[in-house]
Amino acid sequence: MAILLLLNQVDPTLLEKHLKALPDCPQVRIWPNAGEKNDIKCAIVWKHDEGVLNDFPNLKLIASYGAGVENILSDPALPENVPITRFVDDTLSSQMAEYVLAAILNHRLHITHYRELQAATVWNSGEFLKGKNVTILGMGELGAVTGKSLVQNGYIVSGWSRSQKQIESIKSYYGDDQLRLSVSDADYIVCLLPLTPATTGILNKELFSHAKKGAHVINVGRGDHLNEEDLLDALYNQQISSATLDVYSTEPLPSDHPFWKHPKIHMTPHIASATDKEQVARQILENYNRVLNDMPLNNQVDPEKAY
Ligand code: NDP
Ligand code: OXD
Repeated sequence: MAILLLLNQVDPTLLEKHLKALPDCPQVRIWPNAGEKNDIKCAIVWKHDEGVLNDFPNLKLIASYGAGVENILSDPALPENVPITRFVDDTLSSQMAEYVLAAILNHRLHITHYRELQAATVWNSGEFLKGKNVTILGMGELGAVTGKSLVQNGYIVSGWSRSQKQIESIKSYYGDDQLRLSVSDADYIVCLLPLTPATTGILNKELFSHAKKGAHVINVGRGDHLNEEDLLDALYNQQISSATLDVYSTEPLPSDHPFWKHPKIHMTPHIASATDKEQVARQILENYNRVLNDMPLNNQVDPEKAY
């Protein structure tokens, strides 16, 4: 029996080390050195090559290395009836909450602007921006923790999700009908949705037209949530004042992409919240043992909902 690591854009060696340090860990193999295919019971995947998961006839578990699973579910040759799990972790959630708070503070307090003034030896003080209304699209594991942290920091927070939420001090909007309303009063629109057919391109011209003029957009979900042309237009006509982007349709972002040099876009390279390799190793080994013993899995993905 063996676990196979199929990780693109992630160095598999540290995860291998953490897995092997755990008691009762089976053999760990690293793609493309899968060895005897019949041995593979569990595949840990991140941006795997399409079709490859079909090569393992005894596969019992597909475990996502990260929280998002769109790359797994979009594989047209995904083996049927193999459960999929994803990474859910307190540290992942609290890092995301910190990132979003930092993005808002950077904007409200003009931190980047003062750095530029410093570089130009210019003393020119201004006031903090006043707006403190934040709407979070996606109130799941990351959105809920981010929202609570913003409330603790004095922000007026609302969230939008599929189902209604009861979270203290956070107004809940839900369902397609309430999407426009959810952004209408927001100074900050934060996208923390999973990428699914229903949420692809959700940050678009139509939504921006219902936002408060001058709102700041923070996209930490996936690049394909954002219609890039619509953002550039909305920045140009000042419907959206500025944006903080951590995720992009193409990663790494091509060097000639207009976002790089845009004065109203603050970019980070998909670092808002990173998987802790020790934790993910523990969680996956736990689920591996559960699947072999016909026990319910932790953090299982619902393929119907696509997240
Ligand atoms: P969850 O699955 O826990 O939460 C998803 C939320 O989105 C839920 O509240 C869900 O509603 C809501 N939702 C999904 N589809 C719709 C829809 N059609 N309409 C309205 N609401 C919808 O996900 P996580 O919080 O764990 O992660 C969210 C995403 O964050 C990941 O999928 C990933 O893409 C991204 N991410 C980015 C990272 C980064 O570094 N930039 C790091 C980690 C994750 P309901 O609760 O009603 O089901
Ligand atoms: C994730 C990510 O989905 O890092 O975990 O983007």
